[in-house]
Order: sequence, then structure tokens, then C-alpha cells
Amino acid sequence: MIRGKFITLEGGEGVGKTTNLAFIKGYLQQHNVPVVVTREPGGTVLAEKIRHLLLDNDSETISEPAELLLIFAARAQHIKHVIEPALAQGAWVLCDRFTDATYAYQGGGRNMRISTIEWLENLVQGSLRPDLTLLLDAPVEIGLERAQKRAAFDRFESEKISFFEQVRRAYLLQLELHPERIKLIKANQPLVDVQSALINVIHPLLR
Ligand code: Z5A
Repeated sequence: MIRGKFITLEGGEGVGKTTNLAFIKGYLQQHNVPVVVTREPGGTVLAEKIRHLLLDNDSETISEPAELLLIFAARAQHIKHVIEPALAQGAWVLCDRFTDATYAYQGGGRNMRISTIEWLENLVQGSLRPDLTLLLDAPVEIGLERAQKRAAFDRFESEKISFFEQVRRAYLLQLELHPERIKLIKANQPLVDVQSALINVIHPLLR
């Protein structure tokens, strides 16, 4: 069995990850690729419970180390029960956020040590890394405006603009560090143009 490909979508609030994940799923299915769509934090029963704890705006204050550990606890479950089995069966896994989000939010946004994140990444993932990461990038105000139209803000979305600027910078640093894996997609353009840029990156993988 040929192992499937692991594709992650990343970017700040409201840049269009969820919208474009559905589009990529449809595109791959048209090409007869078996696809599993999932998200982080989440993707399993336990990991979705952790997601709820992380996003809930009314809970007690969550310390920065607790937030980081909860995210990696959810990820460990997600890898074991969803991502690895799907890849082993030859499905392509499309995941809404993964560990680049941890470098961006907990590293960039919360100033957690990068060496600690790396240590947890190796512990929880072993050698698993995405084959391709699509980084949707847009000015922070544009993403927040789009997200605001959609629903009430959760615990992360209630942060200050400066937090999201740090997150965006940290994502762009990930791009610089991993240019072979991460591809930048300008999200501040009409959806049809975003989607043709996505196809340009994904289509070569089908060969
Ligand atoms: N988090 C973390 O801290 N550390 C980690 O390691 C991980 C996550 C994995 C939950 O993520 C939170 O978890 C997240 C970081 C933290 N922070 N927050 N909040 P999430 O992915 O569930 O939350 P999100 O970033 O807020 O996603 P989102 O709000 O669902 O945004 P999106 O998926 O990128 O956007 P969308 O829903 O597809 O689009 C938003 C709106 O814009 C919608 O109405 C679209 O129709 C519209 N849209 C999309 N594209 C366009 C274009 N091109 N033009 C015009 N309008 C558009």
C-alpha cells in the first residue's frame, strides 16, 4: 500500500482555511484520491474535548505551559487514532492546522520557548511531518474582520491585534525555515484566485 500524503493548512484567523479545505477535498476527490479531512486541536473524541477546553472563553485562566501541553496531548491522540492509520491505508490527510500553528501561537503569540516546542514535537510526532503545508497569509485586520462576521470570538480570537501580528510573523518565519515544505498562498485576493493558486501547488503532487 502506498502511504498517503499529509497536507496541512495554516494561517491566522479568518484567512480561509476551512473554506479552502473543503475546496481541496473536492479537487482531490475529482482525481480519485481518497481523502480524510480533519482539524487541530481536535479530530478524535478526546481531542475534541481538549479543543473545547482550549477555546472556551468562560473557563479559568489557562496557563501558557498548560495550553501548550493540552495542544500536544490532543495532537498525540489525533496522530495515533486518525492521522497515522489514514496515511497507512493510502488516504491523503487534509488537516486544518497542525504543529506550525503551535510555533505561531504558542511560540510567536505566547513567547513559549521554541526549544520546548521542538522537544514536544519530537516526543509526540516522532518523524511525522507534513508533506506539504499551505500557508494562507493575509493582513491581520482582514482575517479578523472576516472571522468576526462569522461567529462570536473564542478565547484565542479575543486576543489583542499585537498578538495576531506576532502569530503572523512567526508563521512567516516558519516559511523561511522550511521553504521546501511550506508554500505561501496570498489569501487577500478573491477566493477564485486563492483557489487557482492552491491548485498550482497541489496538482503536481497528483503525478
Ligand atoms: N491553536 C493554537 O493556539 N495552537 C495550535 O497548535 C493549534 C491551534 C493547532 C482554533 O483554530 C484555535 O486554536 C486557533 C489557534 C489555536 N485560534 N483561533 N481562533 P481554528 O482553526 O478553529 O480557528 P480559526 O483560525 O479562527 O479558523 P477560522 O475562524 O475557522 O478561520 P478560517 O478557517 O481560516 O476561515 P474560514 O472560516 O474559511 O473563512 C472565514 C470567512 O471568510 C468566511 O465567511 C469565508 O467565506 C470568508 N472568506 C474566505 N476566503 C475569502 C476570500 N478569499 N475573500 C473573501 N472572503 C473569504
